[in-house]
Amino acid sequence: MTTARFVRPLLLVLIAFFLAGGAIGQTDYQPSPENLQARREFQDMKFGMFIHWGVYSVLGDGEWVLHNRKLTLDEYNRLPAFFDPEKFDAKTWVALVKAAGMKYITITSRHHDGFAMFDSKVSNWNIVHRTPYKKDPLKMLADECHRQGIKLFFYYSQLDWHNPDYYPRGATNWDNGRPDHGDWNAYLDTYMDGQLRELLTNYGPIGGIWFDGMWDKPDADWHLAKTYALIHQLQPAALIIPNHHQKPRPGEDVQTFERDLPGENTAGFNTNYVSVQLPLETCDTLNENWGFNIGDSNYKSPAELERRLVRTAGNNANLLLNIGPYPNGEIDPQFVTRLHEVGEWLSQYGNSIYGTRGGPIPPGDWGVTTQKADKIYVHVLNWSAPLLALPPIAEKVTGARTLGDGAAVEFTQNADGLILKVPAAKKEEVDRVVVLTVKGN
Ligand code: JFZ
Repeated sequence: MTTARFVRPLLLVLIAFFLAGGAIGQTDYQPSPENLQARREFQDMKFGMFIHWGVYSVLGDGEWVLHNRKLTLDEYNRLPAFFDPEKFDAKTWVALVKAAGMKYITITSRHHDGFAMFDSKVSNWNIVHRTPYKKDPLKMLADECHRQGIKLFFYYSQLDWHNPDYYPRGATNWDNGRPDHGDWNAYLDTYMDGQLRELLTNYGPIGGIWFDGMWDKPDADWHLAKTYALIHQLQPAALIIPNHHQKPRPGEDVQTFERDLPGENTAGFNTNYVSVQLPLETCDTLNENWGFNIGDSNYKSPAELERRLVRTAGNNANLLLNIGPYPNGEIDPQFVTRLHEVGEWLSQYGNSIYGTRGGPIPPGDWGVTTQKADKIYVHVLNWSAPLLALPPIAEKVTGARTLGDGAAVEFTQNADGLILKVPAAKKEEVDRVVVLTVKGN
């Protein structure tokens, strides 16, 4: 039989694929009811704050400074002594998140420099042991988030430029003084899983873990099945969000994109594959850096940020918007004023964003749609003509009004589509929202 010639090798490939479960994820993963609920709540939140903050912030040159300047570890090891965020105040940070209309925080528990910004017993390369500050800011932040009803996620870098057991080293390797040997299994099973156990045990209920850095060693066995199972066992509702830019693997709960809308790849490293099952997220920077960079004044305007959020929601995803606080714990006033403006805008337009899913009409240059219950929100972002013709939708439109003043909007619906007579754009308007009330049929 000719088909057997194809089927047999295919079966072998499939068997090998499942046997390699350690590399590919939690193969028999069935998300728990708590996890599925957490995914829905995640989708409802729509807007979060990404925070890159570490000892690198002292140098004001981004979170990659150790690598970019090709520093040795002897040099970088001097840095924690200068990190003393005496102005850090968890209340102020969480209040800013709320004022911005954000619902969650994802903060670097450790970045590629491997430096734990929390009280870790696994290694003394951490903030409590090495800095004059001596305290655990993630604990203070977690407590404050719980008090104020904000979800907290931990960014965790799997890539490590500091630990000798991160060996063999990956694509970002340079000679920084580490020995040419190390115990990869110990790095993953003892060091990394040990720290993850701490993060999932000592900070109350957390939103999840945002992984980054696997792209440094794409072909390595990262013991994902074991790590993912550990997380889900410790906190079933914690979401695993991997920034590996590949098709989601079993055990992962959210698909995240970096600096691109789902399915787009202007950044050059994202996948075109968009999961239809998992919640989606995309992250971006408020200026052009993740960690504090003193030379970066290229802030996005509130209008740009609002439009970005609308387009993201219309693409059925969350926006995780980054700021890099100063090493003293303060947040750049340029970030603060912009975030306040976005928050004010959201207090008027939030109904068309929070709790919605991507709408029935494909996003276009003209704008996007979102939907919630019996409402479809038509977000007109780039359209100057009085009539907007949209493709057909399954439901019958029973009414159309503008969001805000509630003025009636004329419309015609037939088999060819839906035509809206959109009100003229106001000067400097960010988004014109027409709310359609629909009846399923
Ligand atoms: C990663 C980090 O390296 C960066 O510092 C920041 O934390 C960001 C949110 O995530 O960015 C990446 C991810 C992937 C690649 C490069 C940078 N890549 O595939 O080359």
